[in-house]
Amino acid sequence: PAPRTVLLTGAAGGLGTLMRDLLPEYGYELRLLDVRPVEGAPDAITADLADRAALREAVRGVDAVIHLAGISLEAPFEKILKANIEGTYNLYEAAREEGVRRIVFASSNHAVGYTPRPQGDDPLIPVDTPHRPDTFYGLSKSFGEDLAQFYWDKHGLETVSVRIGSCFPEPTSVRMLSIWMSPADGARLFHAALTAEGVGHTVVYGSSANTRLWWDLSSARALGYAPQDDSEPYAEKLIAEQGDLNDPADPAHTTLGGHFVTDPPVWPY
Ligand code: NAI
Ligand code: 15L
Repeated sequence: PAPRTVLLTGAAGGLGTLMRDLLPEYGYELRLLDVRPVEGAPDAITADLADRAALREAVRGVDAVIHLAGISLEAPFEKILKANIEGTYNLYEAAREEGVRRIVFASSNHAVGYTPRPQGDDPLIPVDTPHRPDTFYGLSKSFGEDLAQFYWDKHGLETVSVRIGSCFPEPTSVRMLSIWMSPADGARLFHAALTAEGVGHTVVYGSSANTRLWWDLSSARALGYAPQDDSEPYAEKLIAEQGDLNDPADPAHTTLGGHFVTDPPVWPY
């Protein structure tokens, strides 16, 4: 049967807030969790990913989990270790113990951030390109993907790992023209990841059908994802404002991870 009750971790965050609005339209009943209070949701569970008892209770009875909680930018290794590495392990253990069948894991383009951007006629970046994390943050996403593979092979717990590009209401940089995922396409992709049959552990890139795409969306499409949006209408204005950022000597311009490679934004607390 198609999943109905879904635990959304990281519900107070940017993506969590967008998905709280959009996913109920697909018929999901969301249970919300975050370490911070979730605005407008008094029933949300306030818990840290370090709290295994709370996680176990939170996953009890849900059909699936969308795991967004964690540090979403660069931070000292000790913080990343606690929130993203141990935290994701704690969630998987809780899901295994409670018999949850599927997790949709918010991985990131920064798991493969040192991968060169395709130039000219180069092929798009495939999902099986080697992990090349660009930060401790990206390293935690590489770990999360490996953890997901292990829980599938060892315990039959399914995951779709979504290497999200940039999911915001609008693209705000030239780089984002290539990796933008509109919120509506994000909801389409999470819905496909929740409902496709027999995913085992599947890795997909998460973006709209952008004209300037750098990566191969075929594994996402194979789940039934049919993106409807393209960042191209924003291109002219962003390029006029920022230039086309094409200096072959600047890794921020030549790698998938962009400025995360050279000067990553830092988690504020
Ligand atoms: P965000 O930083 O706005 O939200 C993350 C949420 O996780 C926050 O509400 C925070 O309170 C919560 N959180 C952090 N540590 C926690 C802990 N120890 N226990 C419980 N909750 C905790 O990030 P955003 O943009 O909403 O991203 C959501 C997820 O998607 C993150 O895992 C991020 O790495 C991933 N992602 C997002 C992208 C995007 O474009 N928004 C791109 C690639 C990946
Ligand atoms: C990410 O992984 C971050 O969580 C998000 O805030 C964006 O910065 C995104 O990558 C990006 O690469 O633009």
